[in-house]
Amino acid sequence: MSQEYFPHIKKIAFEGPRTKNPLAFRHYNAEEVVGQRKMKDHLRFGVAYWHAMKNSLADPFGAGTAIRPWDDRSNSVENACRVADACFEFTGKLGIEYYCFHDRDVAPELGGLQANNDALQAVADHLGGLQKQTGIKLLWGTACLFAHPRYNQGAGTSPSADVFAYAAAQVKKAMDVTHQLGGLGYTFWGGREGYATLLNTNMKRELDHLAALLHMAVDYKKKIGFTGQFYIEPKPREPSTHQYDSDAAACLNFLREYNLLDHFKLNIETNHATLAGHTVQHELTVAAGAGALGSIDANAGDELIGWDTDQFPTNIYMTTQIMLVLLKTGGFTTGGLNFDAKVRRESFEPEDLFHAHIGGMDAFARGLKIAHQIIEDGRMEGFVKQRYASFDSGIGQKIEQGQVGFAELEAHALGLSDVQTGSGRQEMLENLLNDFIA
Ligand code: XLS
Ligand code: NI
Ligand code: NI
Repeated sequence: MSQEYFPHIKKIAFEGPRTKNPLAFRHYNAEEVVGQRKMKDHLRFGVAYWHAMKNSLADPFGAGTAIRPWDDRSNSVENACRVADACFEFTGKLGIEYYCFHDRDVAPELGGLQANNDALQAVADHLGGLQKQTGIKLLWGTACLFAHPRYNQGAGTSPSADVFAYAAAQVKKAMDVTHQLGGLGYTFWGGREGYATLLNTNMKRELDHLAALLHMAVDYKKKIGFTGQFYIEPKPREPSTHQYDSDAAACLNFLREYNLLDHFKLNIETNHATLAGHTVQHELTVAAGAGALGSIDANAGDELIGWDTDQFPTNIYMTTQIMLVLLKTGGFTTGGLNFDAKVRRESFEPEDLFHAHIGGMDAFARGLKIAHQIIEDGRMEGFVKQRYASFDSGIGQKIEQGQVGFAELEAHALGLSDVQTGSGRQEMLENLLNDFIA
């Protein structure tokens, strides 16, 4: 890393909320302790290689605008290594400790599988050196099973057995390099694992195939001794009309049905939650309920645009609610907050990448501090506990402990003169939340 790719930008420092310097943190203070952990250990930020380093900022109506002087867009290992150097300089200057990649972000797609594997191996060796030099770690790796035309009808769910085999081979190699780089996890986002029309689709067969691919991955994981966490990342649509991993509940059901639940957790992405008609806190809560909250792809959607806009998260109300769910589950173990987010097409200069990440980090730092205060304060949790108090003793306790059935409950209900519940107090609780955000 002799050459500097962001020469005009120094390491981003914490300067506190009153600073006028746009290239500084106002709230993210890595070493500051919140509760039991340092901020950096609560938040475990990750840079998403595909967006930060490789996204040209094209959209369906126009060509890419991104100015990325370190990337000549050639399909060479040499260029890939230069991009990696820039990525580690960038990540280090932000004080971010993790990154995530797809195989085809870090290395080029060349003539065939062997050439692709060789290129990926060469770049992985280079990445290993950069990790050693900088201490930056791989949060998770993955294989891109959706960009190449061969995957136009899916990978694990393609109607072609040869495509399935190619996908398996690609996952095998991506797992190898993730393992080599000490990756803490490996993510399966179902790219084009879904359908465009049921008129040509055998859904049951496709789901069986997807499960077979994942079982093979579990077997291979054992074989190579990879101990990282597997994640599934739910998303309801785009690029497919319907994606099989449509939301957290659908993923959990799929994993249970195919005996995979012990081997996977979920990687929940904000914008995917909203596309599924949920909030991100809903998806996180569903995952947490199943003991399967693994990692987060931190971004935000646009309420006025109906697709995966992958914007940087700046909404404190949302980051607070994410951190509330996360803190209540005890925080991350293998996972982190991977910024699966891209700058706008209009924000095409390298400096914009810094503003975007600084904003996301500060928004989560505030969310963390606010969520911690809400939990310490205890009123919110106390209200919820009280709301269910009728199940703590008496007939409620018997229901929870499975000691009564319909006959006993009928006898109980016949003896009631008046059946009441307390107010849900939604507005009071919303006001309470705002008290902490202010
Ligand atoms: C796309 C997904 C993708 C995954 C990794 O919408 O978010 O970026 O995170 O394949
Ligand atoms: Ni994602
Ligand atoms: Ni996404």
